[in-house]
Amino acid sequence: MTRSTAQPKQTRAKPSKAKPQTEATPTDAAFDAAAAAYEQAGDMFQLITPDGTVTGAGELPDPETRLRLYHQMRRARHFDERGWVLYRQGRLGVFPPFGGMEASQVGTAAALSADDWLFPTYRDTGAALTLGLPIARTLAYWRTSPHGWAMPENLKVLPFYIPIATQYPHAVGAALAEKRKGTKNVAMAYIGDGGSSEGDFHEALNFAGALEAPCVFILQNNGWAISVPTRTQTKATNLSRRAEGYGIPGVRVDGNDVLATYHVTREAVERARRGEGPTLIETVTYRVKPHTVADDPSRYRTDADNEGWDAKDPVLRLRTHLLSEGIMTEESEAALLKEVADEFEAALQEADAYPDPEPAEILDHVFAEPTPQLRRQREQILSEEKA
Ligand SMILES: Cc1ncc(C[n+]2csc(CCOP(=O)(O)OP(=O)(O)O)c2C)c(N)n1
Ligand SMILES: [Mg+2]
Repeated sequence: MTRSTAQPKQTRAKPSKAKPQTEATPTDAAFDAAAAAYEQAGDMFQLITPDGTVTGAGELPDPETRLRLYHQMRRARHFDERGWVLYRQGRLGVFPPFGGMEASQVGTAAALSADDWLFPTYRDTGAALTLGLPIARTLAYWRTSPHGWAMPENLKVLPFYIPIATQYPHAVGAALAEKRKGTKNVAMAYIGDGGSSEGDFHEALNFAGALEAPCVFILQNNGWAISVPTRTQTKATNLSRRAEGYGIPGVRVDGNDVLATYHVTREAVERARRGEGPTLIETVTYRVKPHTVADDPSRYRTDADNEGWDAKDPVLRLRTHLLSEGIMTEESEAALLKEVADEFEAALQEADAYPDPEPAEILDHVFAEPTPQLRRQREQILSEEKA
């Protein structure tokens, strides 16, 4: 964190040496490694430690909100897990998994309102679902079906960005448009650690800072850019400090603590709504899963690299907290999990019922009004089909 005004108190919560009360029981060595990783990570805002202990670094959201965040994280995790299965069954084209990063995505997106903008990368299915992107449309997108290309009219969620970093300047543009219109709406854009080495990232931060754009920049540092670890692709060890170079606040948060990500993002969103400009939030997390369903991480990383991250699982961490606080019981959780699974299966049926796309549909949704070139290409495809 680079500015002290209107920021959460900076705290580094040391993980307790006690074994965490989570489903994943790590060995003592693994837990020591996790503790060491925290030490190396430096100052990070955290509200609950991996074993569910409340740090007291800031106020917790009310119990209803904590439960809502758990529900959203379970929805996201369920999508991620079913996504793998559907891919293996040949029912999903490609899919970049995000399991283990739910707190980073859900806690940040949950701080937005329906009138705000969301600019997600391919990794951010969990964030888009949280703001309200329908599951059926999202499945269609990862089936590369046109039914997933056009976003619902009532949502300002952009299609998942595949080119790295381009979404950052676009988000600044959307934020400035809202500012000109005199609304209080903000634009939130996601990027990875790798993306933050791209020029677009830096141009966007400078542009947003200089023009006080109501933007919230989420930088998910998950340790890897495909096969390249963060420590190799930059000498910077605290990516939130990049904000300093552009004169804007930078916040570093435990990206596996959903209460913390929600807390700092809400502050950033409120600051943007008040007309006080952009914030950069680095969520420190880990890509537990492969880069995409087509990737084999055993080619470039070892078990030692991954050690300790299971013990920091964001979903199990909040679960431990909710159960110990009596906000959720095992029975109420079972009902919640059933609701999540039923919702997904109904959405899958809806997506399965979408008609197969016609070849010419590849040109749809490119522009609001097709250009002369697109019209010509459409005619060409249609005439080739007839031939
Ligand atoms: C402009 C551009 N350059 C290169 C690529 C190829 N590419 C796809 S993902 C990726 C790594 C991105 O890593 P990071 O930003 O850390 O995001 P993560 O995948 O970890 O979520 C690269 C280089 C691309 N999609 N776009
Ligand atoms: Mg990354």
